[in-house]
Amino acid sequence: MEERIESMLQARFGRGLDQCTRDEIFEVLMQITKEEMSRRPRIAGKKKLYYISAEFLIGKLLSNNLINLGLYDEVSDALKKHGLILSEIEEMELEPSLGNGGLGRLAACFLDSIATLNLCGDGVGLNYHYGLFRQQFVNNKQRELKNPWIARESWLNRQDVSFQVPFGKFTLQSVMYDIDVPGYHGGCNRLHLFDLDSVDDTVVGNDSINFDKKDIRRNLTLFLYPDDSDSQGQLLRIYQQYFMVSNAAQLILKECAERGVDLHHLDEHVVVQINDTHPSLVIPELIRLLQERGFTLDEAIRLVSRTCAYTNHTILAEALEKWPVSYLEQVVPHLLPIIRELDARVREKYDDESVYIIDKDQKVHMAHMDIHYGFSVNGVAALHTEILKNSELKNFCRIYPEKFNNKTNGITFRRWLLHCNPRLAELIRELIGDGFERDASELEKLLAYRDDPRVLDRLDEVKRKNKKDLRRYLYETQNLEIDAASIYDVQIKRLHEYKRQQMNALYAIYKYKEIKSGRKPEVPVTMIFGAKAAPAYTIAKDIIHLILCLQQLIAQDAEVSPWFRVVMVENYNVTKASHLIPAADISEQISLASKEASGTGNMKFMLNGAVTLGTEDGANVEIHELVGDDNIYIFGKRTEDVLKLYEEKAYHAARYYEGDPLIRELVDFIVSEEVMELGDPVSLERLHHELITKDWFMTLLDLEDFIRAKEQAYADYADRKSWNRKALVNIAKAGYFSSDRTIAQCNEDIWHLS
Ligand code: 26V
Repeated sequence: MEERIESMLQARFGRGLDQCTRDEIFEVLMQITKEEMSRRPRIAGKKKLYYISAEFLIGKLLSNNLINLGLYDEVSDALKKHGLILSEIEEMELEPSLGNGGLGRLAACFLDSIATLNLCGDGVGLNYHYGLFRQQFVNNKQRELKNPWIARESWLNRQDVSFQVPFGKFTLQSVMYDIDVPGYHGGCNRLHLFDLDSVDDTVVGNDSINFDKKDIRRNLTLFLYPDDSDSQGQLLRIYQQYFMVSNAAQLILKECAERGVDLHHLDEHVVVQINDTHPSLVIPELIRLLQERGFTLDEAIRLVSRTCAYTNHTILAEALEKWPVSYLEQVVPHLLPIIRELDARVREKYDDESVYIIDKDQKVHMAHMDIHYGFSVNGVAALHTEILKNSELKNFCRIYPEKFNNKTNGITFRRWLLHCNPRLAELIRELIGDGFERDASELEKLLAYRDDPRVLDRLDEVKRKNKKDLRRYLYETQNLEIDAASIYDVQIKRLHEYKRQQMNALYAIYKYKEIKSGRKPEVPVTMIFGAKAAPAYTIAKDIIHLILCLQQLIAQDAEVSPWFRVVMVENYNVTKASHLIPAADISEQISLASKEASGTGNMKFMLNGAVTLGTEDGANVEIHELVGDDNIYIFGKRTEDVLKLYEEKAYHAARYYEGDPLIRELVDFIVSEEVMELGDPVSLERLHHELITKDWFMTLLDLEDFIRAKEQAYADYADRKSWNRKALVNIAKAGYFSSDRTIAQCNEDIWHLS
């Protein structure tokens, strides 16, 4: 390997490992990895899965690909001989941030597991030139910058595949790029990302993320849509979605032709997984293309309905896509007659407005189309699926009980253990062998060591080293100073009111005041936040502003800062997550019960030996069941209570604020002199006002119980042995959350590939 790297460096740059820059070495390692992937067998099968998704949050690929190819150690050793560290070379890679959060990262984990299980399945999406914006903090506020990831050399392989995509007013010609997806010690699948040659990166200014949203030819794949609440750009979003699915549908039919598939049996050779509603237009598009090939409408509908399956990722009403008919008329007029026909057939059969595709306001409900004209509807955690069946989608579940199923999310252990936490992986191998790398349920063997003080100490040592690494990383990247001997209490995820970062910030205020009054914690505490807020989501940005103001206030306070720190990591992304998670002691999963469909960060923390502090929401419920009451901190109101409060409109934030002096004191601190001096009064007052007048996600409802639970966790941490036992049980029980398990279940119940 050393020779191979040397000779490639020489050929390319005329210098060897000792003289080349890290960038140059990275470029060559990427090239070698690409060559290796192209030599691996392509996974094949009678039936093929097309996983269509607007987001694939793949993150940096070099190390992960090397791990999956079984070349990591070889490359790492070759570099070591020259004093080079592979993880430092990987720092040079630009992160492809082609997703907003959980949904996109899930798609990336799934691709890894599909290939690892040797299932024939490709991803299909868009080649955004700029990933999710890069976040910068200026004056304690978020600033958004464009985030390019495609360098001169990248993981993309341009293909000789191109389709005509017809829009209302023009037709565009696509081009397909592929990224190889190697399975763990196995063959390769692909991620197909479609693009346009006419897209023009220069329409975006240097320091901004603004551009002319109407110039479709030049901007179609420029940006990943920063989902939440950006109401502008909806038309562009529809252009993107149709471009994605028309290409996907044409690719499917092209590959069917190449494989000699008789399209009358399409459903025996192809399955399409629709990842949330962004790809839903694939249904009418496939019907249209089949009609073009001579199928009757009835036949086309029947075939497509047996081919498409839909995954729901949220019950937040504002996130369920409904497109005005007039928008679709503009962008895809040729699909409207089909959509109207699909709706007419529903209306004929069911006398229930709530299941219509086109509602009385002339809006097209994408999820409704998926449910009627797909054969499977799945939720992403047990509780989430129950809520879909019994409340959000209950009228659909009555019609099609057999379509509904649960597939609890999972994460790939290759990235979220082997790559991000090599120390822990090594310790586990030493204790139980390497079988867990193929069969994650083997982690349970660790339970045999739950009372072994030597093993618990080793686990503690791994965590301590990881915490030191993180300390150094935060210092080097952001000039933040944290205490490596403190508790690392971490909340990292998209900034959203329902995830309640504001509740965690109110706890920070509580702790600050406690220490000010002389009540110091037994062990110092570092609260770590990481989150991006959608550019147009004002309250989310106000919450970031509050956290940054608190960070500054506490850092400047000599009385408090030795005991307590709040830090917010800038530009939280997959790379940052893989530095943060292995070092965490406490995993914050504090969403309002019923609102977090699953969560996947919760699984990553658990696998890395952090203990969850959370509500009975999403997959936390399943984590709780697996680890038992002693190894998790659960607090807050349960789903039934919350749903009832919404139904009866019985939650009034003002009552909590006015009726409880502690809550009032904490909330009012947001607009205290100390904080206002550091921040923007308009933003802080808006947040304060929002909390006491609306508080749509019931922060104040659970605040006191949250404080209780967190205090308990901090106090328990002081007993190191019992804490390390909790960590060990969490790791041992994490096997269930391998995405290999999720994918095996998807295949068994939905896809039926080979
Ligand atoms: C989308 C939007 C769009 C408009 C306004 C507000 C809003 C809020 C949330 C979303 C989420 C879109 C779907 C999504 O990312 N869901 C996440 O999917 C993960 C993988 O299944 C799951 O673990 C998370 O709980 C779920 O939030």
